[in-house]
Amino acid sequence: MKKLELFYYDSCPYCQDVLIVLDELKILVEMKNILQDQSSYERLINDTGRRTVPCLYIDNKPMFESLDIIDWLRSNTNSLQKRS
Ligand SMILES: N[C@@H](CCC(=O)N[C@@H](CS)C(=O)NCC(=O)O)C(=O)O
Repeated sequence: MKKLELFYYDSCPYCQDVLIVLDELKILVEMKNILQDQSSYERLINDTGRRTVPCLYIDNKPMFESLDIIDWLRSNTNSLQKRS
């Protein structure tokens, strides 16, 4: 199973688009709110040189762009861990 982590914050509309799809598909993701969690903010900057959200880490590999993230989630949903 791939490990998914979503770097986001609530007031970001692109993040909300991703969150809607995560809810719809019931995919299990570790949530990293970069405005509430300084270590997640620093990890995103250190890994990518950017502070842009949403960013989905797939087994520690960052993917930017909400539309790319949504496409990837829809394409891979069958092999992803679901919320219980
Ligand atoms: N095209 C991007 C836009 C993402 C974007 O603009 N995110 C804003 C928050 S709503 C952001 O992180 N801005 C800060 C930055 O890019 O440094 C997407 O669809 O994911």
